[in-house]
Amino acid sequence: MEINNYVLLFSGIGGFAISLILIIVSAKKIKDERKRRVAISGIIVGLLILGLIVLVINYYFLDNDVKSEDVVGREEVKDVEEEEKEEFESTGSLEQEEDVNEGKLGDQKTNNCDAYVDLGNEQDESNHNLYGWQGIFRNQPESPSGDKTFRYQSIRGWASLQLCVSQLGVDYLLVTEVQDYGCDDSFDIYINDKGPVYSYEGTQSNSIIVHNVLISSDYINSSIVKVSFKNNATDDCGAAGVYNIEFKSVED
Ligand SMILES: [Ca+2]
Repeated sequence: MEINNYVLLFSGIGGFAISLILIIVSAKKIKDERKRRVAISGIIVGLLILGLIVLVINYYFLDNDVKSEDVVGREEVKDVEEEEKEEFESTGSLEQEEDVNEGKLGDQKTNNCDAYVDLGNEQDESNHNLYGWQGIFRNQPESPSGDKTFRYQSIRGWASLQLCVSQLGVDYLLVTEVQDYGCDDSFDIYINDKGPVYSYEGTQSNSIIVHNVLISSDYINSSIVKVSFKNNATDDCGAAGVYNIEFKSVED
């Protein structure tokens, strides 16, 4: 019950008391005993009816109050439920978002899991941990895939980089475009320091050769795969410029 209802209740009681006093005072002025009793009885009955009305009204307010409290209570419960629901949905949603994010991150990872490196493109190379390569050559003779940039291998040395494969336990096709020019552009390819998985003897063909090398899943135990070129030039110029390297799905 709110304070307004107490005010109403005490106002009613106060009013009833004042009315009763006024009736008694007024009744004393009626000289006729019978008329006085009738007047007092009538007024008391009237006041009782009035009191009853006040009680009914008050009960109505009380009832409403209880109802409203109940409603408020229920609304609060509802609010809590809704909050919990929202929280749950939100959390669920967040979890889903996280899941989605994880998925996205996974996707991004997958997307960032770059199985292709464009040698001679510094921006692209930066994701592939290059080691042992010579400087960049640009605007060079175009490779079969349209690539005009490359890096030379180190003469009789090692040149490596990393590529990412999105799936383990499957074989891949390593595709690389390499110059075979006038010098002895011979080289071996190693995967994760194992191999050679491929050996090429330079033919001085003055062409850019597309090498397709099947790499067994046995060589790949992580999504990050190290690819190394061991240069086998028998001269001092067969640096076998490499344009690009890619792990392709065998199915493609
Ligand atoms: Ca290139």
